[in-house]
Amino acid sequence: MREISIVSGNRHKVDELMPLAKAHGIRLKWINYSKVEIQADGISDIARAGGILAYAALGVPLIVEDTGIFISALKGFPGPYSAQAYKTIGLEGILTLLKGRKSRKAEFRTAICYAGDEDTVVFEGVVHGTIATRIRGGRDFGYDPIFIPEGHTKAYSEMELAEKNSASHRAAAFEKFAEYLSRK
Ligand code: ITT
Repeated sequence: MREISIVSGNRHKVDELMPLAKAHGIRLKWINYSKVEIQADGISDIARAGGILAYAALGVPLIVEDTGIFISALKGFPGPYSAQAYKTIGLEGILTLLKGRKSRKAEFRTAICYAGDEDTVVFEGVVHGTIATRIRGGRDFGYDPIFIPEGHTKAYSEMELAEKNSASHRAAAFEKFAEYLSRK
């Protein structure tokens, strides 16, 4: 089994990535450390910089990932600032910003950066959906209690982890990464 490290300070991400990796015959080793996060408009650039810096420090093949939720009525906010917005205005703050707005469209994007001996590559996954009108129950991970993926009535938080993983932004990015790795 191939061993790749995941550098992240977010346990929920790792909980989702572990079964995805296992299904592709990859053993993920968690290095519980927050990647250096540069300020940039694109999550791919943030992930790439984080991957390069983590690889320079650790010297083992690894992935880092950056995720953001992009809300149409807010012109893409919080996007690359999702972690900061979550810590400051929180889910209630996002719902307040959307009060009276016609569109509740949003998308989740994940960029996974793989940094290894020869190359540094980034893979993106996107899921479209809407922002709920209230905070839903269930698993409490970041924006999951307010994000309803397209074609569903449940928020991500109300789904079992396996159901979220069957069609999530993170899973989509990971599929591309696993496909790349299988060709190496
Ligand atoms: P790292 O150490 O991996 O960087 P982080 O929590 O800082 O962890 P991000 O910057 O990628 O990760 O995350 C941006 C925000 O979005 C943060 O508040 C996360 O909790 C949240 N988030 C990330 N993925 C999510 C998902 O699948 N569902 C809900 N919220 C998510």
